[in-house]
Amino acid sequence: MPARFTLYYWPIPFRAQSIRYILAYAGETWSEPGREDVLALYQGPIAKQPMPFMGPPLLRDHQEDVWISQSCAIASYLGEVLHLTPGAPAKDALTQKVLGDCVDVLQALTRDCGATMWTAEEWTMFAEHRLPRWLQIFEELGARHDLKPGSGTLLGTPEPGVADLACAALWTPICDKLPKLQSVIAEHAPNVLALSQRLSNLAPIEALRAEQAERWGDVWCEGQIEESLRNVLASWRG
Ligand SMILES: N[C@@H](CCC(=O)N[C@@H](CS)C(=O)NCC(=O)O)C(=O)O
Repeated sequence: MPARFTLYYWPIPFRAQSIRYILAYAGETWSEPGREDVLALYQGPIAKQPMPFMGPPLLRDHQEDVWISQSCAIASYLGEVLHLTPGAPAKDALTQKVLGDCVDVLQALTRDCGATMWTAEEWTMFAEHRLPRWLQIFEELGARHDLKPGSGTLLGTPEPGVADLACAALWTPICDKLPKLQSVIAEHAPNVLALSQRLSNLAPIEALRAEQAERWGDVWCEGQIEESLRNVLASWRG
């Protein structure tokens, strides 16, 4: 049977990883066309795009005949159709908050997708101030919902949901691909790290990670900004 979903994104983990984690966790299959197909949609005339959008990811749900852009909107949509959102207004709003926080962290680490490159000084400021605060924000949110080292979820839901999967899809690739940051994560967000590892080690997600590592190696966000990040990390005392 053809896959229900098609995900258009670059061949990197980065911003689409939360979408992949959600799909894998839910046992869904999806296809990911190659870079040329993504480029064709991205560069095509807006009037011809199936959903007007600026940057991928873009998701197509063949079953519902729906196209969606914006990673947070895609994750929310999948949460609804795959029953992975809490289903109560306050916790649904918290799910949106977590999705927004995840995107903010990605933007911060990549200086708005490479709008400027890292200098050693700016990296040190970020890594020693804002990054720990971001981690403490995730950790405190979990603590307020009884997240423990070996159990619990970010929002206190009985089962993991979109918020947990997005959180794991943020921090695990950072640990995997930028290992120098793992000690910062462990220091400031130990329970969030443990939750991320628990989810990332589930069989379907573990298989996804292994397959990506095989195909893409250590790439995280790619491009000059990844190079810049790796350069500052190499000389950072950590
Ligand atoms: N807010 C959007 C941002 C999308 C975005 O910036 N995509 C990047 C890849 S991570 C891209 O290729 N952008 C191309 C562009 O903005 O021209 C989202 O979260 O989906």
